[in-house]
Amino acid sequence: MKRRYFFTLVALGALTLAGCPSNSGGGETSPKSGDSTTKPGGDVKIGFVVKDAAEPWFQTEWKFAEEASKKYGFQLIKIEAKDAEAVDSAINSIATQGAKGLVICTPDTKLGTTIVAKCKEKNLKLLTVDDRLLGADGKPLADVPYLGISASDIGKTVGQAIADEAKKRGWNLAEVGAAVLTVDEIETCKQRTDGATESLTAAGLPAKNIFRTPWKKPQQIPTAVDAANIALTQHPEIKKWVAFSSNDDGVLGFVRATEQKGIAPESVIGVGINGTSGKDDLKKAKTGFHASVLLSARTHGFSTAEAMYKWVTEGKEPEKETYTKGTLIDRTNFKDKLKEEGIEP
Ligand code: FCA
Repeated sequence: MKRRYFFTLVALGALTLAGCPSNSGGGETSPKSGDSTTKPGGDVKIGFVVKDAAEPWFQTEWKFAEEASKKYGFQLIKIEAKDAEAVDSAINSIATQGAKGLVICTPDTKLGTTIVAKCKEKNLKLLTVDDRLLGADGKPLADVPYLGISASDIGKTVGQAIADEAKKRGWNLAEVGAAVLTVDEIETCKQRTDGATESLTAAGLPAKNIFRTPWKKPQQIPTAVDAANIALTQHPEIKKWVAFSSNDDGVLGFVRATEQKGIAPESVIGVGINGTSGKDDLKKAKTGFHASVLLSARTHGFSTAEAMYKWVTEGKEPEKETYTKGTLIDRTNFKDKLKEEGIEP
């Protein structure tokens, strides 16, 4: 099974890929809040809360969670929560509807203890995905099961891909500027940009050429364009740019900002993470968006929902920590890889 080889889970445990269907099926995912999927006879209900339903990553994650709900016959309650208040009302709503478990990608990792207490109060089992909850001391809440990406390694892959492409273009790294759109308040995001910085500096990019600029909320493409413009305006001396961030959207923001300034795509190497937003640029013949690390939305959506279902119905507790891998996609291989992951037909 190719997919398995591709996205090997570091810790398998309850979150095994073995039960995954071989294609995406369904396809009627709606990103709307409060949506639910039902199957006659299924009386188990599971909530799946994400921080941004407009982001293709979370739409894809939901799509795969729906596949799990169809396979097992439970009801999936999908709610977007962009802030603390929305998380609170989402948990109330999920509990009132009779759900027994919650899978969440929180809008704010500092809500950790609040979310844990609220789920306890509402008798909801809790599994976190993508962004790990932090305790009052700023450390991850190790008791709450978490499935996330191998962030540092994936970041290193990003940095290496940039270095390889720069070499291919014959660039002198001493003249290259690196724009890093940072989201340091989220552990997994910081690990990604730190990993990319590490491999890029190891490849020879001078540390003084790395320009970090915070990507402010909401972390969508328009705010990434704003962050990118700060780096571009402050460094008119740079003629060749590379860019990385916590995900595709940050890099796409940088690429759009360079286009608006009339900087040629030949002078830009952006490498993202997720694949779910970046794929649209890869379909275009030429943009500054060079590549992305495709993550396994199937594992993050299907396997988390499946693990919660088994926890609720069989008492089988998920692994405390599971880290997924990704694979580099560019214009030469993205179609096949998206197909293998069930993201595109
Ligand atoms: C974070 C990012 C998302 C996605 C996910 C795996 O939540 O914001 O874009 O990369 O991790």
